Amino acid sequence: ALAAGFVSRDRVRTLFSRAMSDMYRAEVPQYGTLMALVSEVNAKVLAREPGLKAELERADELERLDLERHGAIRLGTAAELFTMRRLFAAMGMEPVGYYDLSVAGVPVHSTAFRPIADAALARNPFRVFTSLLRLELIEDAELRAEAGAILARRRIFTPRVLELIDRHETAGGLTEAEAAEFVREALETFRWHGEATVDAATYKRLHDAHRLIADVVSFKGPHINHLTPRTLDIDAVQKGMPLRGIAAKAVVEGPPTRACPILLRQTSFKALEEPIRFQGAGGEAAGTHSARFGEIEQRGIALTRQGRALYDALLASVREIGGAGSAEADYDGRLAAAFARFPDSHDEIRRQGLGFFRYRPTGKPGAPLSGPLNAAALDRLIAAGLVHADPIVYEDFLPVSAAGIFQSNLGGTEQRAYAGNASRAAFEAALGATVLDEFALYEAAEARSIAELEAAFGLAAR
Ligand code: OOG
Ligand code: NI
Repeated sequence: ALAAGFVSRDRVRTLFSRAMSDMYRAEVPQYGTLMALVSEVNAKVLAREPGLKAELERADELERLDLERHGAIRLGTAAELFTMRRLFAAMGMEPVGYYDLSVAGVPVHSTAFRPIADAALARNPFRVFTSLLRLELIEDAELRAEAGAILARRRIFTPRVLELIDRHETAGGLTEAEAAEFVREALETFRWHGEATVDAATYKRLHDAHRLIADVVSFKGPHINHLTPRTLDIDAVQKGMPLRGIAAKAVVEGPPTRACPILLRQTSFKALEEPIRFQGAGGEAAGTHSARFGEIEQRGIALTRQGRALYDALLASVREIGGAGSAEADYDGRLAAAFARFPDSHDEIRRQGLGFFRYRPTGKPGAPLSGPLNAAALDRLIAAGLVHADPIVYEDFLPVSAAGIFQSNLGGTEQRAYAGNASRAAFEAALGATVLDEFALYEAAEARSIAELEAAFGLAAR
């Protein structure tokens, strides 16, 4: 709850995501080109599907359709992650999910900071995929110690934003003026720095250990490495990118094209080679670094544990995590063939318990039962046209897809795999909190809608 005089955290998040978008478009012009393509594709889809347009209008989605849905950063130390959690809390974003990417050859583990309340998600679902470098996975002990020492010296937050984070925690909110200042100061942490904090030789040693290690360790802060708008037709954007001179990633990550989208589909353009300057004088002071890219996402229904298990099994049957599988011949065709086993109508997905739904009364009169609303009763009410089931949108990420995005943007050649060992406890210790369970959040959203339905029909609580 928010005391009088404070602005809502949803508003702070919206101010922040807008400021990030403006900054990123100014810094990465190709991202602006991608945004223009996405907005053109979305407009075309809306023109050819008036039903969809009306639905989005009803859901208040139309106006912010082309706006960013997520971004990503990579942090270097436990202390940075701890403070980042407190910073995102001021924008109503909480850590959901634990993603171990070491099995895919990326020495990080991650969470996604995002809003969790239905109303907050509806206002602005902006999330930040946040990774923490796992220095313990660097084999060379000397390099590991050096990287640790470099990271220990840097300060990624401005003194003023630290004060405002404290202020948010002790006062329980931020005033309008404080919120504006908070966003301005927070933005500094995510800004690009063309000047490395290390000399060219150190950069090279870090880079040789892993490109991602150089990206995290060599700079003053965790520059935002991509932003991601939402599209209504990701296949059209994927095809459109090369036509605009944008180097698209080879394949779309996630499930194939379907009538009923499930989970999350993503694609990106390859990270740009950007000029940087190293510490130290001489001819070797200038170099390049690639980290920043642009991505597009299309979201579908959130799957239950059972639905997710089926998704994971079907995906695994066509590609291996961390492998080059996705670049193989006719990947799209094999993916589509494998997913023929996943029901492709909301009704079937619901009946088989594969997806989460929000139930609402249609307004048609009558309440033809008296007992609690169990699954059979819900089926009857739906069949009788008294209740409608709306799919709940998936708000999280997919580890295999994330690994594919990472790899494509790290040059795609690195295929080393770290001994797969998830380390959730260490991640949560650094975070200073436990990560929320995504399935529990969707279950709760579905259960809330059923409880509201029972109340609307005057039925006994279960
Ligand atoms: C994050 C890559 C993962 C996604 O959307 O799955 C990601 C990164 O490159 O830091 O953003
Ligand atoms: Ni992303």
